[in-house]
Amino acid sequence: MRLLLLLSAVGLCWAQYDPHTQYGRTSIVHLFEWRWVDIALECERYLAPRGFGGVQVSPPNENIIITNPFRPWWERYQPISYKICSRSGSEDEFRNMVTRCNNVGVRIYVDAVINHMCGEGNGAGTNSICGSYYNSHNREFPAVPYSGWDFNDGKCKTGSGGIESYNDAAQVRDCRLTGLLDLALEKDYVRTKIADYMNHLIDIGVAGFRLDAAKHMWPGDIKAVLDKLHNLNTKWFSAGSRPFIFQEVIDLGGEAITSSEYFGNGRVTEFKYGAKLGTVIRRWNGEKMAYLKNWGEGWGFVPTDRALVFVDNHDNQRGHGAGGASILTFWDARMYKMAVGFMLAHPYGFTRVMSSYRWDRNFQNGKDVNDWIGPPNNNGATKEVTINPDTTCGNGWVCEHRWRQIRNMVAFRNVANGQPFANWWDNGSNQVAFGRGNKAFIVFNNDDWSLSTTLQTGLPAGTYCDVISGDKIDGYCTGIKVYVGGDGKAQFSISNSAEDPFIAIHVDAKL
Ligand code: QV4
Ligand code: CA
Repeated sequence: MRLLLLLSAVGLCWAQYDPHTQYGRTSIVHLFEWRWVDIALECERYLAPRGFGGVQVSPPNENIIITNPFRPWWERYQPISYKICSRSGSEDEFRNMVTRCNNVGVRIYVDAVINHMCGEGNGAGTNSICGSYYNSHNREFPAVPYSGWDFNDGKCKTGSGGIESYNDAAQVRDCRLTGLLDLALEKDYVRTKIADYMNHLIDIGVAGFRLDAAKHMWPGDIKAVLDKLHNLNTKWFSAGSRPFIFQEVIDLGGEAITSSEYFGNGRVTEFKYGAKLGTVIRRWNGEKMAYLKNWGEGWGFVPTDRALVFVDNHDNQRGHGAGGASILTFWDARMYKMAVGFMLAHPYGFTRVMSSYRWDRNFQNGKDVNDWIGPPNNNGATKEVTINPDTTCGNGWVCEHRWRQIRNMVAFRNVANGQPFANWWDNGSNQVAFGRGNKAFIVFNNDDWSLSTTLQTGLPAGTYCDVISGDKIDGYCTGIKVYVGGDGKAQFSISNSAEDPFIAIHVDAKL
């Protein structure tokens, strides 16, 4: 009996770090700004068959409508109420999506904007997605309801009422982040309103939450909200399952607040990951791939079981948030595929793939003045995600998650699940290789000369299809073949001018 109790305790304490993906599915995809109807379709037609574990969706709650600039993506980070009503669709459409995705084993994670409401200086009115009234001057949001008492203004000690220094933990939490009306999460009333919103989503069937701007909330206040949350819906999750929590805490070092303060609540976003990997793949500051031998905690990142990792996110792919110029995005396609490939092959962290839309970038003095542009739309109404005959997306959606190299590396990570990092090799420069136990192996050439060498793969003998240059279809390799001998060794040749200068093989792509 005591053993059972112990096991159940261990199970529970692991829970908020556990994404509750179906067994063997090891990544999620951020379908940024997608409509609920399109996500439901994508779960059934693509994400489930291709082994994706879940989807991070854009904030589903009612937000302010910004018309200048015209309908920026970031209007969805200015809540007006917790009604499930947004540019992505209605509550019915949201429910339908969660049900259909769960029914095919693809989980839904909600981007919860709970630190604040809309920006100050937005006047008063009903210019909101569902027409709820708000008054940003006296901080009234009757559709929740919140009144002036439910905001931090009395607590903030800065003259402006806004965050003026990130070296003072108190103002980072108690003052306004870029003018956003800051909720008083030490009040049980506010905690309860937020928990009611999150419980509504949990009862619908979501598996967890991204906590937006978590750095701007006291860890203890977040915990108080999480303690009010229901267990996950037993229609799809085992009894006692706790919501998966990943907190947006940007910690590149050098600030008063560190991400470790938030470990007790759940995982944290590790922003150092994308910033460093971009620098290495771009070969800036003398960085080289050979240095990736101790990637992970060795580079000063948070513990692997507390990390949510990604190459880019919706902020830093357009110069918002953190990571700077080194961040690789779909705009840098060749290097981006290498970075995402490396992330998905390496065992560190829980991985999130970004899926974006194109916008008309316009750099002036090094800054994209069009960084605000929202999703593809017809006069504000988000366009549907169309699928082309070649399986790419139309209507301006990038669908990185559907790029062969990326979708196949999502499968690679699933095959390698639980397998140790093994058989590291490097040439002292930018040619590296490593395996995952006896299941998978990957080789990169990021030097300005070709790679040609024989490597120990750790894999069983046989002929393998490279899943970067092609697929294994009906017993054939449409791309490069790799021959592994009885000694586990294989010869690899990668030209530095190859379309994708990396090769990846695994036992599910073996002839
Ligand atoms: C402006 C002025 C303020 C002024 C205010 C008056 O800057 O000084 O007081 O007007 O109303 C938008 C505008 C911004 C405007 C603000 C409030 O860009 O100019 O302030 O609205 O009106 C996104 C965007 C922001 C956007 C915000 C709200 O990135 O530009 O602000 O949505 O619409 C830090 C945090 C981190 C945060 C990151 C961006 O530690 O948590 O900054 N990341 C998350 C989300 C991000 C979102 C927010 C937080 C806020 O990932 O997308 O910001 O919810 O690093
Ligand atoms: Ca705050």
